[in-house]
Amino acid sequence: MSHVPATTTNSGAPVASDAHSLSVGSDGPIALHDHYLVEKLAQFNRERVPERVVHAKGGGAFGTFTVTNDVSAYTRAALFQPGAVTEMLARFSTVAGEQGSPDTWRDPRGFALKFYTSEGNYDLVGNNTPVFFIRDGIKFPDFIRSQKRLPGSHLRDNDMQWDFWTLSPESAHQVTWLMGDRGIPATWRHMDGFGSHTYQWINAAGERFWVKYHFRTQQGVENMPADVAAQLAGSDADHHIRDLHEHIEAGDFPRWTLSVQVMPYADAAEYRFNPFDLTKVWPHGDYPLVEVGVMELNRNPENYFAQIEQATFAPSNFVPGIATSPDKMLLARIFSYADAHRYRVGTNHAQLPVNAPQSPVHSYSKDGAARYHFESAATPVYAPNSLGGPAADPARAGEGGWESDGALVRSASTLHPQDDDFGQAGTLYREVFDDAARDRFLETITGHVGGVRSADIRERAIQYWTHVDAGLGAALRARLAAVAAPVETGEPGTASVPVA
Ligand code: HDE
Repeated sequence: MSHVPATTTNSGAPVASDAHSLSVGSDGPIALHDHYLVEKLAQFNRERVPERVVHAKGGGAFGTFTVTNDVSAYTRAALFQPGAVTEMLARFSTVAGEQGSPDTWRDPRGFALKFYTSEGNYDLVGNNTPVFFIRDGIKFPDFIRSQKRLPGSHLRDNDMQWDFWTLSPESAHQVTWLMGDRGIPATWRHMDGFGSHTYQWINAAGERFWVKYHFRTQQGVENMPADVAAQLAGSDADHHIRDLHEHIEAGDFPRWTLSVQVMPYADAAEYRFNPFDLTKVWPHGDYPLVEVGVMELNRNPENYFAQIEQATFAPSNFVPGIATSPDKMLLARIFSYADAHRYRVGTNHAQLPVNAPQSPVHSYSKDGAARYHFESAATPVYAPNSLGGPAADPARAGEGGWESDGALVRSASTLHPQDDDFGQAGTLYREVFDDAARDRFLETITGHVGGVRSADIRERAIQYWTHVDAGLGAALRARLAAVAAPVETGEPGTASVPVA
């Protein structure tokens, strides 16, 4: 007799069979009171929660963040104080593809982090790129739809992509990143991560700083050639999930060094690039990297659904000493994520073990579907109260604010002519890429723009790249002239036309 446990219903009672439903006679109708059959089928129908509307395909792991340098002059956040070691979770993802889509499509990668700090969860929900396609969150749904699928054929479409991009010239910097070598990382372990936005740090004396986060991979940056990525998209759609899982399983733990660029609060008003424009970087010569610590991923999830699919990262999860900035994209995200989680995972998503803080929770929120955590019966359910219930801390009022004098929220190029849509994209193309990278870049954009059917959108795309770099625009025009009209459109990087 084996010692396997008895199968039970969800309520713990032993069941008779997982092979035969209860029927009247051997081939008669099924009995409705076979509640185990009903439970099993009903549960199966409810196994999914809606996938993330973006970043649906991904994977992740747990780890630790260890402070290696004293940055207490800039922030009082407990997790960044000397000696602090903090448990954390990371989730990596592609943006546009659905949950079953290949890991190797050309796309930015999500780099979402949750730190279980002693002062509550701190979530830093970034990408593997320091910039983004747009600078105002009101464009985000339109942008994402242009990258996803046509409403009729359900195919992805180069015309939509280039139509949106060329009508939104602020996208040029990020599109240059995307079409460059880093548009397809070799693995998640071999890519850098960025907070992307400018955030605010506040030190113990209440002084404020603007910061940008950079997680530099200790594995070294490695990218994947487009032809290898295309092949893997067919043969191993989960290549990046597998790579991370296998390396952690083998004890080869990936690490990233976190550094920050720190801008004194007052510099923001006059800096040559709008520091709250998510399409811009701060050159390191202006604000050098200051080391903070090391993140190591060393524990695979035991259950993908419970710990990764239900993980809810939110840019609104700040801790004392860290706050938002006037970046309009960040401000929109501060609303959007918690809203998505309530819809996708449920009102009480923050109580699931993967999302629950490791510090005490004394919230006045109560009840709701699937409530698990509750206070003692003696704890009052309203505030203010005279019964010793939790009390808000007035000393925290105003932390993380800023003086909105107009200069901080300037639009591109109002103060400095170089703060335009194309300047930094051109710098990236001319000064960061080498000759070989520039050749591959031209090859990639020729393939993409070659997949556009509309002559008008094609011409706008040539103009777009001409604004980035006149030589690049001319080379693209010449290459496209040699390409036959496209027959069909495809995924980014897989235009169906031959590339001259
Ligand atoms: Fe997101 N984004 N996003 N995003 N994003 C989501 O959250 C959104 C943006 C990023 O592994 C969603 O739970 C808006 C920038 C990552 O779970 C959603 C705007 C950056 C992940 C959402 C942005 C990101 C998401 C999808 C414009 C990098 C995956 C469902 C204002 C700096 C996190 C969900 C994970 C996921 C909204 C722009 C990164 C809908 C409105 C910029 C890594 O809430």
